[in-house]
Amino acid sequence: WAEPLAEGAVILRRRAREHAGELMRLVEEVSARNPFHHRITPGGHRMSVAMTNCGDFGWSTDSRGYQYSERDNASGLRWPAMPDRFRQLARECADEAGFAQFNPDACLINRYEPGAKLTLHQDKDEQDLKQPIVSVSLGLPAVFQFGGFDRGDATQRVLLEHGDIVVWGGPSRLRFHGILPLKPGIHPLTGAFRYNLTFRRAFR
Ligand code: MD5
Ligand code: FE
Repeated sequence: WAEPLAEGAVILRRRAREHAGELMRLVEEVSARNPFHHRITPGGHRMSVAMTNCGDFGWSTDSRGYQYSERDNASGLRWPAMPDRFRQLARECADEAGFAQFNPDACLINRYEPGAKLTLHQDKDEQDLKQPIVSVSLGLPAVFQFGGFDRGDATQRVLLEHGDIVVWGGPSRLRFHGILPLKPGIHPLTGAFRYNLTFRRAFR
């Protein structure tokens, strides 16, 4: 069922559940070609979240900053292609939330282990901020922090569970957000991890 979270943000609870097995198989295929990697931030910190990407562009961070690029700067190789099933699901969900013709060119895949977190940030490295971001949560649940337009604004906590999809568009596209440290657990499909796929349009 679709639940509005804020203007432009819609949670499609459990929407990916029936596809979860297939999505995880595709995540394994992508990560066999481009392994999950704890990137180093420009400030020199190792991220607790491990990442890989698929699609024409991938998001990564290194000493030069945060950026989308056609190649993984760690390996020098192009990112694996975005599976059709990924693109199709992202487009369907964007449609359901009222964003027609979403055509992602990047899919960032985050893998959370116990204790892994994402501190409050905004996603604004994409060229056209009118395009939504579609995020798919798989495996262990996590507490999502949904803030305002300034870092210091109050945050709401939202539990994101296995199969939940959120479409972040309109004014909610630029809210500060983060993930609290993952609690340890075992999920039947993903084991000790939480995965999050974010579909993005990096370039016009
Ligand atoms: C996650 N990932 O659960 C989240 C889901 C990231 C990231 O934040 O940058 O990899 S995406 C949540 C999101 C995206 C765009 C806008 C907003 C939230 N928002 O305005 O709250 O791993
Ligand atoms: Fe984000």
